[in-house]
Amino acid sequence: MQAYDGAAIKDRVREKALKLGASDVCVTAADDTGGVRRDMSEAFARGDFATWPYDEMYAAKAADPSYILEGARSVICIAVPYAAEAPSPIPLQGRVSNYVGSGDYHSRVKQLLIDVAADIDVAAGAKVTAIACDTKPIAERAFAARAGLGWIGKHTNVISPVSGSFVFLGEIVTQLELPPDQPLRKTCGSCTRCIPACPTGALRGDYTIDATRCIADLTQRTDAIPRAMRPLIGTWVWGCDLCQLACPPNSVMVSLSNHPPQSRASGASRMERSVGAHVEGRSKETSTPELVDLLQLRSSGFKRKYARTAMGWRGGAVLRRNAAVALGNSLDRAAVPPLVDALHRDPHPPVRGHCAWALGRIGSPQAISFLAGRLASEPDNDVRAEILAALEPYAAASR
Ligand code: B12
Ligand code: SF4
Ligand code: SF4
Repeated sequence: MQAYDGAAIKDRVREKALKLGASDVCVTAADDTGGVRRDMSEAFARGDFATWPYDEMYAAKAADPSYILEGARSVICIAVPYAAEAPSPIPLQGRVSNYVGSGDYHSRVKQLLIDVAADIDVAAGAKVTAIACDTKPIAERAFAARAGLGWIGKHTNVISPVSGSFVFLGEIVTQLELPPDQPLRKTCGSCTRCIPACPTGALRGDYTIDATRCIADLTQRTDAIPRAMRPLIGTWVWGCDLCQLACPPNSVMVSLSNHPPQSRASGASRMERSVGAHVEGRSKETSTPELVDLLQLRSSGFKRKYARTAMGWRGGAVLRRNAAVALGNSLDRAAVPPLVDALHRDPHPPVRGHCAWALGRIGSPQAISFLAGRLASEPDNDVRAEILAALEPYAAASR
């Protein structure tokens, strides 16, 4: 490695990242001051992440960037904004989290990180960087907060003073010692708006979350969604934005993007520069999909419409299952015929099982009669159990 000027490299990194679409860049030292590992271990011990393979070992790795790059000395934390506005719910259309509309964000943010990291390697005359975004074991929010990129809100997301909480986080871990930034002296204060906005009660209000109750988790798990949670999901078919939509710092971003400042050029503030620039057009399928179309999605349609998006990585059966739950929660009798059809034809038992639940939830005479009729011919034991559970309240009522 050749001699380097840390402050000059930091300036260049910042300039390039902002040019490539980041809204802010901050630096912190690549060590664990003790708190990150402790906070994560406590969360895992409470069972908050029971649906994830997280344990004591993961907490140790996530708190120590030298696991990603030996000899790591600094972590460059980068925020990349995505759409902050969400369409209002429409009958028989699904709701999809804003972040899905940003294409495959993993590749988009990763490309930005790769390009910026390449410049650092050139300046150092050696390979001195490694990048991370979402998939590597690093406590992205905790490092971002320590770097001053934002503060962690009661909804547990990092809120950037530049672009709100609708931001992806990415990191460049480097062996270079770069001048660190200071954490922000900011918290949510007395605000508690996100807590009642969460329909599943996942947020406790003490900056912790029971992730097993979060709709983002429920809509991406591959096993059955617990029955008690299904009515709380509403018509979300992938992820959820409700806590962030209730968050006042994000309202400021939306109102600014609706009324962008006239002059963005040289005199624009950090906030002005970031807002509006990254609100991309979202396709119908990844913003307000027709629930019946999603329930009937076949392999060719999945490949064409979803496989390369952020809601495609769990496969088509998970999306069809989520559509069944959302149709049940629509309580619309128009959903009965497509649900009955899928109950008979869908090749995946978990999809059929959730269709049975949805028919029970709608509970019209037609829905109940079709459910009862399917019981004798359904070959899968788990689906039969779902049909029986769906019929139970009606059997009890007629006793
Ligand atoms: C597992 C995971 C999930 C799980 C669990 C969410 C969670 N709150 O942990 C589920 C599936 C529910 C999920 C949902 C979402 N996720 Co997610 N997820 C992750 C992932 C892969 C790991 C997170 C993790 O380790 N959790 C364990 C907890 C204990 O750790 P932590 O949240 O990182 O940090 C906590 C502790 O370190 C501690 N802590 C440490 N220091 C300090 C300091 C202070 C002062 C305080 C108070 C606390 C504190 O508190 C932190 C906050 O709880 C990260 C990527 C990554 N590698 O970090 C993305 C990530 C956190 N997710 C992200 C996003 C965008 C989302 C969603 C918004 C997507 C959506 N709309 O559906 C939702 C938001 C839901 C919510 N309210 O959190 C972004 C967050 C961006 C941001 N602005 O913060 C990340 C960073 C991915 C990325 N690279 O952009 N996610
Ligand atoms: S994303 Fe939705 S379900 Fe998850 S904590 Fe926020 S409001 Fe609750
Ligand atoms: S809604 Fe209020 S309490 Fe919740 S994260 Fe935003 S500022 Fe904090």
